[in-house]
Amino acid sequence: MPKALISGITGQDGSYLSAFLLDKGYQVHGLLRRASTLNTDRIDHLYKDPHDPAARLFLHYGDLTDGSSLSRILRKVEPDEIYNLGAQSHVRVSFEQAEYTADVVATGTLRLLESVRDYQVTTGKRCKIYQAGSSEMFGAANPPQNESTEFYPRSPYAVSKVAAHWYCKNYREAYGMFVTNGILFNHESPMRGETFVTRKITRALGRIKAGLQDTLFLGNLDAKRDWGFAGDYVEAMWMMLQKNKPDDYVVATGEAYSVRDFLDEASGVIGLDWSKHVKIDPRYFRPTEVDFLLGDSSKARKALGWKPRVSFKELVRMMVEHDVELARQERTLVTAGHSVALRGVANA
Ligand code: NAP
Ligand code: G4F
Repeated sequence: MPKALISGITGQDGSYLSAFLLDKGYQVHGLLRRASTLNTDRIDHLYKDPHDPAARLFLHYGDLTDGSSLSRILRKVEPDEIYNLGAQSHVRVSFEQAEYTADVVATGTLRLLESVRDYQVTTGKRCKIYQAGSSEMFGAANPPQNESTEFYPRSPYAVSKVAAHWYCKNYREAYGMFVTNGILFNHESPMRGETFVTRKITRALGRIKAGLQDTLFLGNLDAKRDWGFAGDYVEAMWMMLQKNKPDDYVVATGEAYSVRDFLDEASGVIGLDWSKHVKIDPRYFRPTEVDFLLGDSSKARKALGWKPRVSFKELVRMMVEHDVELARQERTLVTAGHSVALRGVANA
């Protein structure tokens, strides 16, 4: 049974990737950050008690800021494949927590590479590494962006991802390690964190429809993104590690829409006029913005045989329908006298 180790298993991509790998017959191990509240909501449906002989998903306390935990988990798990998805992944927050973002995203990747290098030398075993790179690394570069486009990062998050990208390339060249950089454009789903713009919009629309909220505060509506479905993108990650040689691959749909387009499409699903509810709040603007991301993923399509299955329209509908149902359940709770968390998060 092949073994995979995932950092960031409790995130959006971690949950889709875990489900995908379990389905393929893998034993899946994940790094769990200690928190005072449980943070496993997205993978609870996949988890079985480790005493159950059928259990194939295992969690280990560890953190990308703690190199010794990485080394210990590697020796214990002996993975065939490692997916480095762990990150402080919010671009706006990275301006507020720049040092921490660099520590997790850039130095965290370096810690993982060093642990794997030591592990391989001392045990003689080999493992393949997937690095979760981002289209944010292209930043201000003109679209369409592909593997040959020069990086022009526009946030502490993006700079940190560029550093991680180059650490990975360097370890590939210096030590012959199998490290592949995926450069993924934005991908979304009903599991998306609620402070990213797509989910922030679909959550708010659901609540507006249910009478739980009236106003949605947003920032720049003109930014354009190449939005795909997370379920499709984790398949590309796996495909990259099935190749014989490590490389760099852009993963994208090849279509871009503005935040305004997303609002139009999403509110169209429930027949709502968003202009009556959306207000612009400058706190959601970024000190430096990325205006236009549009990916050219021809290399991945040709070399991996990957292509996206879910269209923009289908993605938006999937997210809106999910969040309308969630808000309906919240409405029931509120009517029964319970309170529900309306997560207004500063600057995100
Ligand atoms: P996400 O939902 O924000 O999940 C991030 C994951 O990283 C969570 O499991 C989080 O744990 C974990 N994490 C945070 N700090 C950590 C630390 N110090 N040590 C170990 N783990 C830590 O992100 P995502 O959307 O799934 O994205 C997955 C990866 O792809 C990230 O590296 C992201 O930067 C990158 N990426 C995402 C996109 C996209 O559009 N989604 C596009 C390109 C690249 P908690 O649950 O405990 O917070
Ligand atoms: O949804 P976002 O926060 O995603 P962003 O900044 O593109 O980053 C995401 O995708 C990257 C891949 O390119 C990942 F690497 C990264 O980890 C993350 O997953 O913002 C999208 C756009 C931005 O231009 C932002 O300024 O939406 C604009 N926006 C407008 N109003 C807003 C808001 N973004 C957020 N989060 N909140 C708003 O109220």
